[in-house]
Amino acid sequence: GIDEIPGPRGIPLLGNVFDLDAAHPIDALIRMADEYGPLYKLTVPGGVRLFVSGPELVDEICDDQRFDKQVGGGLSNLRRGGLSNGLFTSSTDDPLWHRAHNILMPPFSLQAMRDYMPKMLDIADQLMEKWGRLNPGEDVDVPADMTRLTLDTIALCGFGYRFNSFYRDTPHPFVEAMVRTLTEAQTRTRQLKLQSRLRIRAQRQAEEDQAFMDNLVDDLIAERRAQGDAADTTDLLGRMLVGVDKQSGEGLPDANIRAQCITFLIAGHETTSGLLSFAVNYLLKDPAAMDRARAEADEVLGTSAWPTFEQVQRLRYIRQVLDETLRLWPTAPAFSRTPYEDTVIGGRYAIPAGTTLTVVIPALQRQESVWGPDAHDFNPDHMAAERFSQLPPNVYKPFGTGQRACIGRQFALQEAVLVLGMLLQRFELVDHLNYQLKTKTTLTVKPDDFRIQVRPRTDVRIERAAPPAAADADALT
Ligand code: FDE
Repeated sequence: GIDEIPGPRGIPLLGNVFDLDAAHPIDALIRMADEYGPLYKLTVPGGVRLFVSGPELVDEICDDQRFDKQVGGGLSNLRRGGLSNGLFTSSTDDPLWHRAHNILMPPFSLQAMRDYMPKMLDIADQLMEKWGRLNPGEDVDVPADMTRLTLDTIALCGFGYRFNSFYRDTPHPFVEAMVRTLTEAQTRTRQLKLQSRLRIRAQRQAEEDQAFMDNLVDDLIAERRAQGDAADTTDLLGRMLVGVDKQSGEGLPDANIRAQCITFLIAGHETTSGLLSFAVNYLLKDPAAMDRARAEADEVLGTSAWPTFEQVQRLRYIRQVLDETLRLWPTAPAFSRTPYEDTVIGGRYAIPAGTTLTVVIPALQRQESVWGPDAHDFNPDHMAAERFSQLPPNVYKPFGTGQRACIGRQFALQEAVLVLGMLLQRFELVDHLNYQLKTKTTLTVKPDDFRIQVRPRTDVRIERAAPPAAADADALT
């Protein structure tokens, strides 16, 4: 039973709250996996939680027949805050989850990615231009610029909205509201209910932030409606406004569309900017991989300023670099499951229905039994197709699992491959501070205080001759 499951001894009333390092919760969860093994338990406000990192156990709880996504912990706090019934935070038995899932699958398919290319290029080019215009000796704050990039990309591709983050020194007010919402949700996971309620000012701020985000999205919806027949129906917002779920024959109510929009902005930018930032760090620390990735960028992209969809597909090694980055640092570092009925896992642990089992993804993905003696090292060869295809199922889960897996996977990877390819094609990246990786966690993880310098390469001349207009999609694809 659960009693036999190991874990650190807690203190009366508060249980293990102090075992969860507030600043580095994921590092703490990984350390405890090293110490207590593939399955351990913590007592936190809200009850006992189990943490899983053993490949066999994870494989078992990824079974959609026996286990469902558990919307709990940080997620349920977000639900009260920013994400009320968006895909991410709704439970699988919510009919609106199914409806929205069915309506949103087509605009996230690989096929749809082709149509996003001109918009992705529009924003990627803004990053290239910014870095290209820096003076020698100026620092780049990598996570900050990657966040500008990914937020602007999902907003433009999703809703035709421009945050214009590259034209601002301080974040757009929407971003500030969003970051406070994420931070607040994180704070609440470590608090007892009563404590949360006492924090009246925080509560009021959370409501204001919520209202601000809602209003912005409501305006976007209203504008789109006002455009009538001329409105774009191919992007995410367009699909949600006109799309009908084949199963139920119904569309999405406005309140749900609003929640989905905010969900995409949050889910679509923090994770992807963390991915790009970690990847830059790993490449800087691995000159051989850097050379190989740059050689590929040169070979596939040549000197053209505007990569095509096909070219991005051909950046295989750069894709491996990103896949390997997500192995060591999956930027959404955990997901939770719960059994539909009382069950037994690992052949010996009786788990009551409703128990939260949280997969500690980095701990799962650094097992020597799976990846070999260099499991803890960055090595893009881990992700070579012929090697990867030999692995047991469910050992690599940076995008979650089953029917509740990440819907934005193709989108995020296309964006990240494109941007990393364009950066390598244009710049020499310089680790002038000899950065030592440390992470920062909000709901997602990213490198903390990561600065580099960039120098335009002198050995290539990018031809910017024919900038594609966003409307000129056909010419590009
Ligand atoms: C989802 C997701 C997930 C799962 C979670 C749980 O289970 O809880 C994960 C793990 C993820 N996701 C991850 C990631 C990473 C990256 C880079 C990303 N992701 C990206 C993105 C982008 C976008 C737009 C997105 N993403 C979105 C999303 C959504 C909506 C979701 C939910 C789905 C359902 O549930 O249905 C997710 N994503 Fe991600």
